[in-house]
Amino acid sequence: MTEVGEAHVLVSPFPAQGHVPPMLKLAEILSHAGLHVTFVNTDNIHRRFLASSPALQRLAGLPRFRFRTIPDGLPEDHPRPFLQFLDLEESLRTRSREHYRELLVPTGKDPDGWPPVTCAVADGILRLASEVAAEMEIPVIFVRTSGACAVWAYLCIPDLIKGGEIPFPEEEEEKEEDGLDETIRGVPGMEGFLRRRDLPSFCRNAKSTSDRSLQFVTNANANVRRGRGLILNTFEALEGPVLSHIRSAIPISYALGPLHLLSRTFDDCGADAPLSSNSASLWQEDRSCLKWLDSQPQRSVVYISFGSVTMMSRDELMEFWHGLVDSGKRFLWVVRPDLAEGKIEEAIQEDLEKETKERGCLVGWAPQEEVLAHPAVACFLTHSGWNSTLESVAAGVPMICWPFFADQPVNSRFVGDVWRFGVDMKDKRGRSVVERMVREVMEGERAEELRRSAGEMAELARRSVGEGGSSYRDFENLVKDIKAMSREK
Ligand code: U2F
Repeated sequence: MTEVGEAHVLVSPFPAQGHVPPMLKLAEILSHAGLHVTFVNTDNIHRRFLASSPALQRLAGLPRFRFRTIPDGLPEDHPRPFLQFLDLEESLRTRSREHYRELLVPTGKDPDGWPPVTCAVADGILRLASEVAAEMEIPVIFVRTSGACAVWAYLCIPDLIKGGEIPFPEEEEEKEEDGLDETIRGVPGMEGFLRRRDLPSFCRNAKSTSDRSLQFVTNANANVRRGRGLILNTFEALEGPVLSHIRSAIPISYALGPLHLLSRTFDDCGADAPLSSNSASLWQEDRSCLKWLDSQPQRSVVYISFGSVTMMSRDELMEFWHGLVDSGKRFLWVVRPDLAEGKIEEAIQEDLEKETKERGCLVGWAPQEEVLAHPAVACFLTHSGWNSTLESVAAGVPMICWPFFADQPVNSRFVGDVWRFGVDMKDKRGRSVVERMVREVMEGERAEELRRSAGEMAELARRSVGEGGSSYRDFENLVKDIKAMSREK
């Protein structure tokens, strides 16, 4: 039996790799803190995660934790490419409303005897959740899975539009590239630092204010101002100044990151639990690369992964490949089956094949947290998605950033020029650039400096999630606030 006023949280991520795992970690620790937690996945994503993730099976066994699924409204055989996330979001919002409402405020008795939902913890880009919760008068705390630096830039988009800074003024074609180095005035705290090319890609790509993606991110981020609070996967020592700006707009903002470390603080198995039990992936991990890493010298390997949604042209893929081989370093490369058009085997040229066999290892999907923690890994060539950034931070591994879209250009600018534990390769192309960046991060004094900064930030991340650390304290406040909501009429 449950007591009147007990807290029950409905946690709803946007259905994608970059969003579900961090929100699962959050959901898990909320349940460890004594709250009832219902985690909502779409049928499609739940099936895929269940098939490949030990974490999901483990979580399903926790008391006060359960999964519920809803349809996403798309046909079974739809490929659901993330780059068309607006269609998926729209489908959820229009076709899955009734299903979501039934989870939020059920018409019948709860089958497990759980209390009614007292708070929705919803992904900030999932309008389905925010609209239905508003309709049913359930308080919402939003989660953004991007870093504070990008979230702050997003929150400032209306001011950037008002100030005439976006869309970017039309330039003649040959001047377009120079124009991207113009600095931005309308993001407080980043004036004179952030350049047009560093803004989220939606700003750069928009030719007019009616651009569909620009409108979507503007509205979604305006929406998070209307919640009871905002949860961010970051920590004070990393993004304190930006967090202060966000708190001037959204006073109740909790910085709980890195969530994959915080979850280990609260996990029954503790911080020493094997990383493998924690992973949640849409693809089956190929663990053979860990064996390969075991046979490599310490700090000798470049780990390359462009996350779960980035796609590149065949030419870009070949330039990266040549650059890696020309650098003469060992490398472990995640080549997702859908990373580039066509079959990867068809792209292999003879010279590359020989050198790759000698020094390289290619996998379709790696156990990334374990790879980054491996002593053989020297640096991470990444698209600078926020989860990858935090995982690199936690492991103390310097980064080479090749940002692709969304928040990644902002993240990479901060990695290269604020936190200084990596280099920003943004908008540079070609094998010689890849080779130069790899050498810069792996050889000589500069490499030492980057490694030192990365190690220091890793230590700060560890402290932030330990008892008394900033993320730990913010988490305690979040739980207190959610419990207080359950006592509201
Ligand atoms: C979107 O990001 P992505 O999913 O493309 O990238 P990340 O945020 O870096 O998350 C990738 C996750 O997939 C894991 C890795 C990360 O947790 O450990 N992974 C893995 O387990 N094995 C692999 O071989 C490769 C990756 C978006 F594109 C970004 O711009 C956003 O920052 C992000 C969060 O909102 O979502």
